[in-house]
Amino acid sequence: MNPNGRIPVVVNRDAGDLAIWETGSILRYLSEVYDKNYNLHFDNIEEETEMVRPYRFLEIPLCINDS
Ligand SMILES: N[C@@H](CCC(=O)N[C@@H](CS)C(=O)NCC(=O)O)C(=O)O
Repeated sequence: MNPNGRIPVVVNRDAGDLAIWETGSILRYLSEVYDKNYNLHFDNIEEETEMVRPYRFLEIPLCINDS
């Protein structure tokens, strides 16, 4: 399901078996599809981008430790 052969992977059976991988991508997908009241993500792309930005840099050391 994941071309990188890693977990996590989410398969949405209600969306034609759509497979989503990469933690950030999964979280964003679940938020946008299921968090209709914006409890877990922003209704405003600028605010969301500002919140997510530091976590992109946080992923770098996490990947290094995984190797
Ligand atoms: N950047 C990926 C990292 C995925 C990843 O490295 N997953 C590890 C577990 S935390 C894995 O699948 N390891 C098994 C392997 O490398 O064979 C993400 O955020 O989902």
